[in-house]
Amino acid sequence: MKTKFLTALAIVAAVQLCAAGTPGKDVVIVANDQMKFSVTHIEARPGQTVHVTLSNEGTMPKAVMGHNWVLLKAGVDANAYANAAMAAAADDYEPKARADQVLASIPLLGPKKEGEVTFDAPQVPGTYFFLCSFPAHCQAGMRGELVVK
Ligand SMILES: [Cu+2]
Repeated sequence: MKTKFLTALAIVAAVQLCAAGTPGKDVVIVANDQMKFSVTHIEARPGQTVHVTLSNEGTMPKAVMGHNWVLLKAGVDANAYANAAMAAAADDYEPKARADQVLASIPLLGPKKEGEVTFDAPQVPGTYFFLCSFPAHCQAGMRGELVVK
């Protein structure tokens, strides 16, 4: 009898715990040889846990058509980051000098590869840009935004 009561109590506590926090968010982004992200707009609550999966469904070799996913901090110019990334082939186009401008990233993927990252959305509402920093991909349209509100 006492065990049943404690079990019921534990279930109630667990349910309350789940209701208290905003549930995490799962986002799957597909990239391909056409230099497109299938998702270019993501919304999240301040501090919400976001899990992003990047799936490269292309077939071209990584050296000529690799894709990554780089989420930038507030106020960072995606074009400026992309331009700097061009010279960072040795670091898979994530320039070390700009590492402090990145909120989260998924490393460069070759064809038929998948990568993922989990991060907490910023506490400050606003628009945070993301891009693929492989040369010319951002300019070709591989970019989007995370809107925190
Ligand atoms: Cu790309």
